[in-house]
Amino acid sequence: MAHFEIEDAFIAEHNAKAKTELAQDYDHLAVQLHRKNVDIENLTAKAQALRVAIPSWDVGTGGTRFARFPMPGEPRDVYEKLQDCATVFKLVRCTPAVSLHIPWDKPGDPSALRRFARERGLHFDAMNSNTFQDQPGQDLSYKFGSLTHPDAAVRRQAVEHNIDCIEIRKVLGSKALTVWIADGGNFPGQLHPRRALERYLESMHVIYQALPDNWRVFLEHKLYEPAFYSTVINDWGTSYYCARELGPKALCLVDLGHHAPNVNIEMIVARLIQFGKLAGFHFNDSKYGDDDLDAGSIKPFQLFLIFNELVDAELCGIPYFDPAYMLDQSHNVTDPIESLMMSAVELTRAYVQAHLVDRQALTDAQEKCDALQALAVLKDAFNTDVRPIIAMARDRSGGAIDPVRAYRASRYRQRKAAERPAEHQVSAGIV
Ligand code: RM4
Ligand code: MN
Ligand code: MN
Repeated sequence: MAHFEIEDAFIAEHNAKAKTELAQDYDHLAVQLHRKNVDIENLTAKAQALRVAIPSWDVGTGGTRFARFPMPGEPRDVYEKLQDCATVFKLVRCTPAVSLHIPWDKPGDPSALRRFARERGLHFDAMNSNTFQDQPGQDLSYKFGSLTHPDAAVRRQAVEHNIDCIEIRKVLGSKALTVWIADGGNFPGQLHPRRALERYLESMHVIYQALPDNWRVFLEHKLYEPAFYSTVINDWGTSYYCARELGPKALCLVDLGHHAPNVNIEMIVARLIQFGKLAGFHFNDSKYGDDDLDAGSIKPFQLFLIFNELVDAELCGIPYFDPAYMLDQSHNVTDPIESLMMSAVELTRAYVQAHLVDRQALTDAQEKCDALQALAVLKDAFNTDVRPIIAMARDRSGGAIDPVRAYRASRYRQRKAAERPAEHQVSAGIV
């Protein structure tokens, strides 16, 4: 059966209806920004340049530990996942990279998968290893840990899995491995904190040695869950220590949901930038824990403040500053394609607004200890409605002016529901 795809001509036709209004809004904003000596065209170029990777597991419906409510037309294998990623890319134009999770997406033929991706304008970003679940046919269990397990044989198996990921990655053509481990304890006394960390470092050293020279390994910390009392790589300090111990190819990845509520994440970002160890992000939003809600849906100001640090570093020309951006969300009640598009738009919004910050005025306020004025400078940027810039950026790049509307009008989901009858229960893909 032929696979339905949204055609460029369909997007163009859809855009035609919205072009006049967009031009009016854009011109109006241009005049307002000009008054502040800001050239709107620079911002539109920035919006066009931002890149965000989509994780393959995000295009399926997510679930909680209670239930999962699958959506019709869900992708059933890695090729169908790539089709959905390509659809997101086609409509928003800033998501050309896909991040795979192994073994969830282990390709039978990695070169064929790479070709399939390339035909759709996609490439592969950091690869995620998985030692937080047991896989069918696996010799030893990760129930009590993986890279830090007391049994050296389990640790070895987990190390080998990570090295396998590097090998697949070589064929798929990307240069980073992300390691998140679930190792930790549910009870006080269950594990020896120092010994567990020593074992982590010992295991990671072996993985590090297997990395080709121009590769990087991203260490992802997480406060808690699935372990509810203690976690081995629990915070950015531990992650930073390990990255330093391992060497220059090791960097720290910040997943926004992996912190205690109210933690000042932008400070963590600033520190990692200063120490030359920021790998990049898993963007999402949260209210209580690792909720994996859509980026910018709960705390849009926080997202802006994070981008404020990133743009500050970008403008200062900090050496080796090249963070990788990815979404890492669980879409339990929405169409994942719609959520991913909206989230990518939210990141662009925060990025453009951060570029709007009057850096000189901010520095002046800081140096004069004028706290109120410093906040006012940030708020002035944050309160600017930059939607016409982002819509214009999409239109100029061939994407949709209103991606969700165009997507719904295309009936993509309904067509996929017919093309992809659910054959078996698709796994949640999110722990
Ligand atoms: C974890 C973590 C990892 C992701 C898994 C699915 O909480 O965020 O990045 O690979 O979930
Ligand atoms: Mn993550
Ligand atoms: Mn997570």
